[in-house]
Amino acid sequence: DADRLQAHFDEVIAHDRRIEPRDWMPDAYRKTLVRQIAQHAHSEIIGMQPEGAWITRAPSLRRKAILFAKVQDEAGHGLYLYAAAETLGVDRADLTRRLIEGRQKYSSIFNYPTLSFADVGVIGWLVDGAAICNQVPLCRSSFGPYARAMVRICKEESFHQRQGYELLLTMMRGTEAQRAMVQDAVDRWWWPSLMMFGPPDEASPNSARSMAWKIKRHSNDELRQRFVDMTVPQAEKLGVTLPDPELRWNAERGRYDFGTPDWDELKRVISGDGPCNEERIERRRRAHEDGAWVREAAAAHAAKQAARRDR
Ligand code: FAQ
Repeated sequence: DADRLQAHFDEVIAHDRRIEPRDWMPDAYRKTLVRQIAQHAHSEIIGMQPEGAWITRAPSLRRKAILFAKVQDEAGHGLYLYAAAETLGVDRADLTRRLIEGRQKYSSIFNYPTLSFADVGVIGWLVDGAAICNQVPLCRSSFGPYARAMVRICKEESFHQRQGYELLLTMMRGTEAQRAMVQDAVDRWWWPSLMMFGPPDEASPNSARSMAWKIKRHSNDELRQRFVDMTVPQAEKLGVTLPDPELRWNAERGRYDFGTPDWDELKRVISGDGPCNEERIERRRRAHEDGAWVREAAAAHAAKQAARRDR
């Protein structure tokens, strides 16, 4: 019988159909999905912090309203993703606990500080740009709830990317000091953005299996290359320099050649030793503890309602 279940699963994957929560799936497939979706959800929630730090300091009411809306969207993305993870039989409270205890990861990119308002624009342009490159193929991921969550998330991410680029275009039309702020932010965020795609293919232990299961559709290096190819013309239009002396068009490949990210830095940041890791987790822990009364009140309200219904 186990053979029959496995054969059915293999056939669904081979025919590019979807695995749904009630379908049989190999334990390792479930585990990989929980790992990736939880990490993705945690990234959205932790990712609210770097930009959220600028809400009270936005330079105009218009910029404040835009930033508020974006950070709120990120909370929404986190919630869809936790809901998708829960269809696999895990519990959101438990995932949050694992994050706070450092037993589950979140994206390396959110461990860097946001030093000026130009960082808000650059996060929209580069970080959301990288997120889109990575996530559009995930709309065709083999697990139904994850793929469907990605469709809506990607629509919102492209709006986020445009707002970042529009902010940077505005700053680049401003004063010399504003142009310098943009260039400084680009210099600091370029390499960490390339690291978002994960380690190089030969050092990516999960890729081969995740691609065979069609959870991931492309390798880390392929998506990184797509991101570079998409971004270089945008940088030219904006009038900023990407901080990579090896970056050049390769006519033979029809793609850009580029330098090697500092993989030791990625390792350090992933293992907890980035510029802001401690601050991010501490903030998340505090928010979770401060929210305890809300969760208790909601549970008490639900219990009262249930008791009323039963009467
Ligand atoms: N950071 O074998 P692989 C956003 C870990 S976008 C931290 O290659 P895999 C939007 C990896 O988990 C950001 N850890 O792994 C936003 C694994 O560790 P494990 C979130 C990383 O899974 C914008 C180990 O290294 N997006 O939030 C990173 O096949 C602005 C070995 O790596 C997603 O999560 C990293 N950069 O490929 C929000 C997208 N890279 O678990 C707010 C979905 C690797 O074995 C503001 N995820 N690791 O202990 C994915 O596509 C994949 O999971 C990859 C990694 C590509 C990230």
